[in-house]
Amino acid sequence: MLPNSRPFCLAVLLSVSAALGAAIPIASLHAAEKPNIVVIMADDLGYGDLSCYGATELSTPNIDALAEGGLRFTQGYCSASTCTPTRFSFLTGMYAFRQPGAGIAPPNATSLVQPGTETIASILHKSGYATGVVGKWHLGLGEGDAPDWNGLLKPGPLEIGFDYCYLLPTTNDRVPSVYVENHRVVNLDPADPLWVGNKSPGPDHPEGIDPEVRKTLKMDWSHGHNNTVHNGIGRIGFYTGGQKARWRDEDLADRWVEKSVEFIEKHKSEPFFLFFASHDLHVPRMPHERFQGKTKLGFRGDAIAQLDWCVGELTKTLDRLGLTENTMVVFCSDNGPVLDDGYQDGAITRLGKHTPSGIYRGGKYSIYEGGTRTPFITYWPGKIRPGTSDEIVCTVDLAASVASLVDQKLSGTACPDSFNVLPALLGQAGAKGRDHLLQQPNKGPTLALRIGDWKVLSYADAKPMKHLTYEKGPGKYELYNLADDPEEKKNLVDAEPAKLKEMLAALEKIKSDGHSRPGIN
Ligand code: NG6
Ligand code: CA
Repeated sequence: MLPNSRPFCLAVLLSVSAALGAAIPIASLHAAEKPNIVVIMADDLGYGDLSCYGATELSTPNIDALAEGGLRFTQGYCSASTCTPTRFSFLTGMYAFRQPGAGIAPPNATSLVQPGTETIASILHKSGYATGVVGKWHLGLGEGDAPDWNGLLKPGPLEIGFDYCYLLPTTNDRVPSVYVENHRVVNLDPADPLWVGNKSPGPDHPEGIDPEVRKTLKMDWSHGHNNTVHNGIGRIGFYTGGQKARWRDEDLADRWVEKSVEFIEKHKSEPFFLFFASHDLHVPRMPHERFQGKTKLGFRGDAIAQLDWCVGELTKTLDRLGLTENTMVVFCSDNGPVLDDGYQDGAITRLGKHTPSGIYRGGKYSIYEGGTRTPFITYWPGKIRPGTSDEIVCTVDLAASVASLVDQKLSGTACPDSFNVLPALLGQAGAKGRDHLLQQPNKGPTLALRIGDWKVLSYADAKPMKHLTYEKGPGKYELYNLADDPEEKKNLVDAEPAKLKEMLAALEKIKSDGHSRPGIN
């Protein structure tokens, strides 16, 4: 591992100096060290969910501090409006619609990112970084028919560039409710093996669908989430055993912070990359008791408060260890907001004036702006000039941008949809973000494409997700000009047939080319 004090080579110094513009004197960059990189990804956090993005009904002081000291993007995106495809694209730099099976992963999903694939972690690993991921994975583990929950969970993060992982293997509403550290379930007693499946293992198994069991639940479900009950909450999928390995929902955030702080402390003297993948504010929203009731918005708001606390703990740790000025922090979300995502947790009844998507239409599962336009903040004191940026950047771009930061050339078709937007992420004067961006819901073939201010929505799914009212049927298009109509209210399909044709042709080209990154032939 290279020491943290190893200076950049001259070429990188020069390119970073250029990227930063005149504001940062070149001399100070000569002393620059290889920066640590911390990506904090929230779960289901909408554009309007933070006070630094206009929320008035709750406050997020720690995330606001990142925005005040860093760059707050008004056109920052995640690449999909559900979790698995955004996380897949963030790691691989590839739009997830290109990869069959990259929709929301079921409990027994096996590894979606194959060993050998270039990822943001493998890029940084090759550059001498210690690489770790802590928190929600939801990208499958292992191979074959199902993960080997009682054996080695391989391949997983450690086979695609991470040196360390401490995971919520699926998502918190999905079984099994256990932690995975590196290749194994933590605290698994071999005498009480873990079984995970999609069928009920027996009539005596407690399930949320059972009216008697339902009466005893700590949080009732509203749709789905009525299989195995654990910690008084029904989940998606069935499991038995592994009693000693099971977590409490209330403790997840504390554990992510604990393991992340350990990771940072362990690697404080060498460059590190930490992917902090919070489960907040995904359902079931069951924050720690000390956050329950902290906001007037119910558990959804309290989960945001808990997320904000996590961010504060991470930045405090960087400060304490003197790493703040040598660390680039990126804060983002994995998809837009949702209120009722399957549990009766008060998100709707206690919403009041709060607007989770800000002014934008739609949210999680949607290709309207609310589905993917989400909070996006970069923070690197001394290197990023504080302010607001209207450039278009996306989580899929972090792989190529980070490759550029550490002076690595992407080979062949690696990270095929990841744009190097590093100058825009650093807030360089005049730096441009993307000129176009593809947006996807859960998986294709329904897709949207934004080019400049124009946006086409192309609906192709035979069966849109059923509890959503804003998805249209197959073969339908919508066309908006976001400059005049950011709320996507005025469909210009009939008024602008030539533009529609041009946009659909561009969409087809991105699909058939198999890549969109500049520089790939
Ligand atoms: C949906 C679940 C939802 C959530 C989502 C994944 C039902 C009815 N809905 O299928 O609750 O788990 O998958 O969310 O089961 S994500 O943020 O991880 O993509
Ligand atoms: Ca999510």
